[in-house]
Amino acid sequence: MSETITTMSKDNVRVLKAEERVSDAASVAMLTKALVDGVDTCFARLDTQRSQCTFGKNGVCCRLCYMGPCRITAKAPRGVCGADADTIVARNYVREAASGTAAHSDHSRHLVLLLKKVAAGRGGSYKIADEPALRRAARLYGIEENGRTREAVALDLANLFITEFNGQEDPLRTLKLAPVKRQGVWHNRGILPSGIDRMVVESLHRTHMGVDHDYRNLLLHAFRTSLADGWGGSRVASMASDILFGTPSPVRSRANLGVLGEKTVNIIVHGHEPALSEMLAIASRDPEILAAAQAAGAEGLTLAGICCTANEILIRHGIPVAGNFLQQELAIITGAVEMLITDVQCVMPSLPEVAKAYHTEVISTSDIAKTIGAAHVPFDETRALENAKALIRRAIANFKNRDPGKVAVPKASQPLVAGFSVAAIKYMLGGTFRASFRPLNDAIIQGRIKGIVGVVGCNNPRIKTDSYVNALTRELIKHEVIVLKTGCAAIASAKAGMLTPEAALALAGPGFREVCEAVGIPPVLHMGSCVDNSRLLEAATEVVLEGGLGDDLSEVPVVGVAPEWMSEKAIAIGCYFVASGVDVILGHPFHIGGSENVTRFLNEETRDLFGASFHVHTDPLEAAAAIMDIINRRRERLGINRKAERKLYDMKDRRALNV
Ligand code: SF4
Ligand code: MSK
Repeated sequence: MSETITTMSKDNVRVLKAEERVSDAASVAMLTKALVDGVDTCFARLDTQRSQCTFGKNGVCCRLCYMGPCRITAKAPRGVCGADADTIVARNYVREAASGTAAHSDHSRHLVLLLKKVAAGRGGSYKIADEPALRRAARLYGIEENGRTREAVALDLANLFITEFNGQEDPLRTLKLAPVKRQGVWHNRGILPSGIDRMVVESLHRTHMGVDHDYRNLLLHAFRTSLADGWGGSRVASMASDILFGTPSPVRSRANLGVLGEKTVNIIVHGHEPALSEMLAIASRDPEILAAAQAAGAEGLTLAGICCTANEILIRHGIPVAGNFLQQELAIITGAVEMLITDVQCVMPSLPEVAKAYHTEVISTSDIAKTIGAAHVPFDETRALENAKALIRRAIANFKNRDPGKVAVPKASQPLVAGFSVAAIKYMLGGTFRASFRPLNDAIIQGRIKGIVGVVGCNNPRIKTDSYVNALTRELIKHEVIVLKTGCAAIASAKAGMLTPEAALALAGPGFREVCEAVGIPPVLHMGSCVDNSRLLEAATEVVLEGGLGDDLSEVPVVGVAPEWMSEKAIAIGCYFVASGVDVILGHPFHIGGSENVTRFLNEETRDLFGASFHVHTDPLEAAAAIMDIINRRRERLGINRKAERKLYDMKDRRALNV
């Protein structure tokens, strides 16, 4: 790479090499091409935004009423109304957590309404794909399922799920899926959430001018609202998706921009909601569609994904992943994408602008998520398969507009295994008849596996893409920690080749490597999309229920990490993890630095309330050390922190694992 190749913006603000911005070769190549093609990306725009607002960063800017906006400084310690830094920072934080909760939960609502339509026979091409998952879920909520049709059960379940959104006073029913002791903690702290919608509305009310001014009271509501996400909206979303589209089980696929075909029609789906992408996955295999692609002069059709829509169709269909969050613009820059179809969340409004330099059509499909410059094709669920086929045909028709001189698909993609739902993990550990977490608990107790770490979240151009996620993950594996992943962090590890069983041989510490080999799993388990962080809680709860590692999540050697996060959803996720008793490491801090009290509350006082807190570590190796410290302290408390007995698995052990 030439020294002069940079991500310099058009305004010549700053010079930085592509390799300093992104980690993988495909992204380096496309960032370099962006410069040649005269296309601005988020990396260049970050440069033009370089003096980012310090008031915003510290959370001390308030624009909640029109006596303001007010900014807190040493000379102006209160806004016009008298609000101090603690109140302003806490109010801003509550609003962020509420927005994250709303995003996950609105996604969930759409799936629940679709489930209800399917149950009522109005689901068009959708059906109940996983009846055992439906009946399992029904039993969890005490819905009678014996001797009843699946449609009748699904209708009851969908109606119950709807009350999780619009309930007014009773605590969410889904909270009952948490360990009993944890439910007691929430009760004692007064943060048992009721209806999800009500929690979000109350967040907006309490942060309106002149309502709640006590930073502690405000922050407790951030945790309460976020619990309505993790143990409500997100958990329901994962269950509804599994029922409608199938519970994920391990599938092989590939990740990175190299999955795009140089000579195929390329369609990328991007966003979060799986309803349309599921139909696109089905339609993309239709022989007529494939024939149409060939008739248009292409060698076939490639459907690939970006962000969590990618994760949804990866874990159920093995559809390849083109990239994670910061590769959405880079994918278009390959010059080989006929159509980029978006639904909701994490879609940059810049995409149509980037697409102007190429032939790519950007299509928005959700009426709540339009972008100027994108063609809007509303998605009609009752005609889903027809809609999906029409979009693919439109992409095929666009193939002739491709400019071969602008096509440069990087030859970079890595193999992966994904789709580790909790049911799949149980099956892998214990087989059909003894599906259980027992072997995992035993491995943790014996010290072959030291603990469990969930690494989740986004990319952020302020951090070299994927660098923190992957440095941390490597270190954790080396220290015999099993890593569970979702979202863009999972894609980061996929691109680095860590989602294969072979990675365990190369990277994992000795005891952990033996377990991975015996069970045949990668050291990093891809569990799904952002809403599937609920699966991480579900897995940790299974560990508690299995026994031997404490009776609450705050006792299990488990930690959550959001290394390169950028989204308000990450704030909600962080809060529901901490409120669940799971310590959370952040790769960079919240916008709360302007209030010592708020910072102390989130990073220290929550420990007394929930048995866990936030920690900020900007260096991945420092983070790994902090995580091992937390894990070891928890192991110590459990009395299992003795040195692992080194023992190679023999055939008898393997048979005992039933794999
Ligand atoms: Fe200023 Fe108070 Fe209005 Fe905020 S609510 S903008 S601090 S006057
Ligand atoms: S997509 S929220 S950038 S993980 Fe779920 Fe990735 Fe973060 Fe979006």
